[in-house]
Amino acid sequence: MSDAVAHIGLGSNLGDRAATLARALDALQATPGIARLAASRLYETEPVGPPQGRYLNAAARLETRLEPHALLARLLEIERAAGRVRGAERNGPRTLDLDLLLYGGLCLEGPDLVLPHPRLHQRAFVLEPLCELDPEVLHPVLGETIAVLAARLRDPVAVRPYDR
Ligand code: PH2
Ligand code: MG
Ligand code: MG
Repeated sequence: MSDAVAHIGLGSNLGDRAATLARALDALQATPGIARLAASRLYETEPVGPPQGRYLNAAARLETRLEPHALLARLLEIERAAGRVRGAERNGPRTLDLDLLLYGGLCLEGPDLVLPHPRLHQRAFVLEPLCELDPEVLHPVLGETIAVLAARLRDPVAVRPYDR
């Protein structure tokens, strides 16, 4: 089977956020079965959910021969290596969050993995970096492009390029 194209959302709002995201991208790049990694810029974003510090968010596209669950397992492993502790608070602060957003046009509803990511189309902090990478990719359920979905939620105050 030929490689699938997958998209990952990256986020961090604890510790050295930029260094954590850079290390996560390196770890993805170094993963057997993952090739041709491309990453967006970093964005600084207002937190969605309970009050907490600002996030740095980014998106990545990669080609992979890993099946969706194997890719998810690798994402969780990289989160753990970054010191991620899964707290009780939903949407609470985290050193590293790696979300599998899209796996080609695959639609899946399992107990541990839903594709496309169920909140992808509701979050400017996911759509804006994704739109920088791949504006013409179609959301497989909504049938709209990432560019159209991102434009609908665009908020240059809450999601802005980070250059430091
Ligand atoms: N992730 C969350 C909850 N809230 N807010 C921003 N700005 N960025 C995130 O990545 C984020 C969030 C849970 O995954
Ligand atoms: Mg998340
Ligand atoms: Mg997550």
